[in-house]
Amino acid sequence: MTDLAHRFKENPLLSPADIIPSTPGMEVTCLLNPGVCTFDGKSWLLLRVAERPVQTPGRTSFPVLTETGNISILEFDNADPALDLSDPRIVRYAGRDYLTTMSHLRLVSSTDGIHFSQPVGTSPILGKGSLETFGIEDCRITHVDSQFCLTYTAVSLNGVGVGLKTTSDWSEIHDHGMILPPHNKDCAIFEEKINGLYYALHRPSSPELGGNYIWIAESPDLLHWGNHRCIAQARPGLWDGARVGAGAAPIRTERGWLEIYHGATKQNRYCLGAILLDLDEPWKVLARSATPIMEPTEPYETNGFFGEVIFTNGHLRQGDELTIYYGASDLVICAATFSIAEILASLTEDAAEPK
Ligand code: MAN
Repeated sequence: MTDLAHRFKENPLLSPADIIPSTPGMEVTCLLNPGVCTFDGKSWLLLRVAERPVQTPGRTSFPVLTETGNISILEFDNADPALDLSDPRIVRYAGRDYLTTMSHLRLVSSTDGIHFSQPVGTSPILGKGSLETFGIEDCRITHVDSQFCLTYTAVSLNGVGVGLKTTSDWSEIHDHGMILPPHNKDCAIFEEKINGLYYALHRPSSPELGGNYIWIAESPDLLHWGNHRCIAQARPGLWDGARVGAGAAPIRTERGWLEIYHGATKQNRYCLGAILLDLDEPWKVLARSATPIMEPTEPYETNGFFGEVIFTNGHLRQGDELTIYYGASDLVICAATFSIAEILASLTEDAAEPK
């Protein structure tokens, strides 16, 4: 057991009951995977709020957005043989997949990093248009060039891709559409340019050859991404054997860019690990976690909407102290601190680069 996390004793910091639904008739089912930043002297979380209609016994209903932004509700009888509810996250009906909940993003702020509430005047950030009809999820926030870049998962029947929004004041938010098409998610932009280019980690999925691996791309303008390279594969048989995906923006250290990532097994157990990337040539992996730096152990991490999940896409850094905020069991928001030096010391250099 190599868990390096110091969990907040106040965990969980936020639960669904703490957040008011975006629309009457809906319930907040889960809070997940917040983006994190500091702004105006406070800590901010951009929560993923997953909602569905208050459920009627014997039936399953869930919302989808129409292309014009209205919510429409789909409803099925649980006895219908074409309905498959075996994964709590997915409604499978007659061979088509829908999500049991629809997610939007919600800002909450705090002066102590522990107690968060929704400031008056902030509105939910909802999905828009034909590529976000099943909602928007798991937003990374990168502060670069005096603006916040929001990279998030855009979900619709067209597939799962990465959308970009930018803002400098959180009141005017600009949409830039989908920057990485399906299937892609877990996109984290670096906080500085390297040799004149922007860099981002991202996670395309290749269902036949290849898999769910972390890639790096470069861009002259944050909108057009190219020179894609695979930097970290899943490692069959290990804790990150089925899928890996980047967390928030890589952290600059003297030894390299430190990236906290999630890895999951085939059984969907999600743990955190780290990879270290070369400062000047960030597509070069210098070291990687052989074992997780954090794994689901607390009751709020092992049991929830979808148990055995620790998922992070946001952190704050102060010197050697890294505070990660994370979604636990796809239900509640928690936090833990790490020593960056301890994470670096735990990495092993024999982590192979993709061949
Ligand atoms: C996927 C994403 C995450 C979620 C995990 C675990 O990676 O949908 O948002 O937390 O699965 O369910």
